[in-house]
Amino acid sequence: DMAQSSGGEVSTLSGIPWFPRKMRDLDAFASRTLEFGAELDADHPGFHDKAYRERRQSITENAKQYRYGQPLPHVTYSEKELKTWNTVYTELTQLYPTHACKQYRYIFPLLEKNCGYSPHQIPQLQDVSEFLRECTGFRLRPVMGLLSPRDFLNGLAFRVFHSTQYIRHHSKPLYTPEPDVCHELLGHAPMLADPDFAEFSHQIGLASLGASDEDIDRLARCYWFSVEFGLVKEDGQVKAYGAGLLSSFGELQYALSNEPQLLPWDPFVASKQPYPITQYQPVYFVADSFSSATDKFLQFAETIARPFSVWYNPYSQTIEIVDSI
Ligand code: HBI
Ligand code: FE
Repeated sequence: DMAQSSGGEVSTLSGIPWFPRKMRDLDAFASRTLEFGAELDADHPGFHDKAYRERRQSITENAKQYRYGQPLPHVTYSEKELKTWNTVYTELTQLYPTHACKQYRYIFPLLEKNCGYSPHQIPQLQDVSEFLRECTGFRLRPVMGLLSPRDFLNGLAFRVFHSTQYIRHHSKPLYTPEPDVCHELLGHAPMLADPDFAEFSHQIGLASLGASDEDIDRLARCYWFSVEFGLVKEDGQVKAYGAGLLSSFGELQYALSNEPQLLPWDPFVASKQPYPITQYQPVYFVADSFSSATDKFLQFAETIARPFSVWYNPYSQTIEIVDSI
């Protein structure tokens, strides 16, 4: 089906490639997840655990069936799952006072108060999503696993954050080769409640709509070195705002040690910087603030050639195309 495809195919006479134009169009992404979406790789810690795989299957099936407008699936987590969460939560919350940026430190207690964040409970996506909508208009949407970079970034244009709901395998509580509910709720969700960070994320999303495959690669690297592994200056110090750092006990400490190379946030550089996905990053980018990071990103986004421009209408939750040919 041409109209549902996500590559560079042209589906209209106007020469504009298909991309989601209304929030409901994101339903098309539900069944197209990459590698870990449905089946685990042989080196995944849960590969030999039949009960774990079945549990994952039942949670991801709900995400697959989810459609726009429905309440987000409720999951009753088991004792074993809660124990994994407890370990991750207890370790990470020790580092946040010294390592997380001030926006994160401001929002975290609000999540404890309003959304059930606690070492003894895994918050429900529905509760977190409602909270984020009141803060920044961002909402969560359940997803089976990794989406393509294009689909994932396109969601951000609608202020939709695709979120997994299963938890990592209990044998390795401080390690996961893929996003899980700990990464989404401890790494991403708190930052999405900050208006300037939300705007930054939204702009990366808008830039991705109908972009060429090469430009999607550039944008995915920008996303990686900011939303996932970004650092920010704060009163002469450097703090973490990237979700990959805020959800990793080891890398959060490493990133703020003197070992890695720190560069000023520059999307022209970050967009060309290759990255490892299974090791600590050799380089991190430091923003002055989220609003200046957005300004720099928008200068970069202007250099991305598209024969049209887009803006988001928040009232109708639709993308409007401004034909500039
Ligand atoms: N999919 N579910 C999910 N979560 C992510 O964080 C994610 C993704 N797909 C692609 C992706 N991240 C990265 O390639 C970004 O650089 C876009
Ligand atoms: Fe992530």
